[in-house]
Amino acid sequence: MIKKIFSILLVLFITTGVQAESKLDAIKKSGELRVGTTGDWDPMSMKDPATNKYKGFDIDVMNELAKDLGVKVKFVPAEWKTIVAGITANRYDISTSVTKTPKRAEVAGFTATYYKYGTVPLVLKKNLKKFPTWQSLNDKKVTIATTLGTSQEEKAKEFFPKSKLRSIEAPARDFQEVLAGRADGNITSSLEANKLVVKYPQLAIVPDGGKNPAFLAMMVPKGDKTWNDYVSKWIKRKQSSGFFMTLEAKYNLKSL
Ligand code: KH2
Repeated sequence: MIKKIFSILLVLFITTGVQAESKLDAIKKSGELRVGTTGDWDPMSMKDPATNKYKGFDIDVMNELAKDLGVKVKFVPAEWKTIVAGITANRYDISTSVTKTPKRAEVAGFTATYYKYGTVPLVLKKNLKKFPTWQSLNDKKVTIATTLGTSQEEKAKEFFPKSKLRSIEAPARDFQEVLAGRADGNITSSLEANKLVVKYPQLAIVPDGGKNPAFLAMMVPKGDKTWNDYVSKWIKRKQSSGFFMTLEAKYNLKSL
């Protein structure tokens, strides 16, 4: 009897004590780093439809990470609405940058942050008098558009609890709803907003300078501490070596 209990305990000890292999070992063994990316986020991850090749700030980051790991990089197409699911379903080992949000953190791990940006609303320039502040957009007569599956979709609920919220599925975009007059405003990253107001002079940013900083990080599987520590330490090293600063200059990114 005692022997039997002992052997059961031993089996339990062995099975629970065996750690799942870290992605770090798996990547080195396979010689390939699989990176999930949407290819629609200027200037972070952009897919050139003519060549099907990816370029951008995060693409440079991932090429450098793979180089330092001594492996090849493989970009796996992802979508905003399923980018987190791609991590949990092991479709890729890591994602290009996403905004850290509590909802995403429930199921995915975040590496160290390497970029900070602001969130801003966009409205039609001709409506700027009607919507001079964020608070003026928090009204039950106001419709706010965001892109499905993004951090902005989560933020809109927090910023504009009274407004009507509309989630638009990519490749269609929230700001197009504003341009078409189907929404009064949309919220997006300051990165994108600054580019959009140049491309579409009908749009304007609702001022409230630097409100609500958002933090960018890569997503890795939750619970894989070895892999997360490796990438996070790599980020810190590359920050002190000036690698990220050089990239910010190359892509004309202004950190908050
Ligand atoms: S986030 C990225 O991690 N954005 O904040 C959002 O969810 C990126 C604003 C879809 C490209 C298309 C730009 C939304």
